Amino acid sequence: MPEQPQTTNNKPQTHGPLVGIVMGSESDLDVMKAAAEILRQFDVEPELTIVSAHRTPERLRDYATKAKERGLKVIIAGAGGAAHLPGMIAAQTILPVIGVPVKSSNSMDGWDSVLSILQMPYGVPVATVALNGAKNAGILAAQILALHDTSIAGKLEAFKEYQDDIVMESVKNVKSFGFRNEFD
Ligand code: RP5
Repeated sequence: MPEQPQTTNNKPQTHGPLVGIVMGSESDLDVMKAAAEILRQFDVEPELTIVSAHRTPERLRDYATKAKERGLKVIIAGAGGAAHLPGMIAAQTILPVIGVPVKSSNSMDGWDSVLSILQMPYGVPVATVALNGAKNAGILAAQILALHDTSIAGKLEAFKEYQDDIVMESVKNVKSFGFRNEFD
């Protein structure tokens, strides 16, 4: 099995968080922590907290309107059920917002959350990832930061190569089972 690139350099960060991760409830944390974990692999230490669109509307307004002046560059917002958090943040900031639909305890089957986050009206985009796709949200946030950060860009390149290595290892494995493959 190819080794995952060890990207972290453990250097202390000299600036505030560039990525803000918010979620509607602590019950979303199991899913949403994957965004923080993958960002750490690229040496990006995000902030992470709870902001509920329905239960703490004032906190939502504060978070969204202050995000840019606080130095955030991207916001990842996850919620389940009637998931208004990503859209309502996007309505109040020009920062890119990545929405993570969460299959929560109050969700019928996940579609409620997917559609609430995906079907945004013209003028207020939310980049929506798959159901429970917090990992991809973290990678996408890193890709946005990498536009202006060559160190993150290098780590993303290494990550892409690692994924390639993993698949090629499987190609070898499957071939060894005796299936015909004239491509490789
Ligand atoms: C949503 O309702 C939250 O994002 C969470 O996914 C779901 C359930 O919240 P709790 O009742 O567990 O706090 O707003």
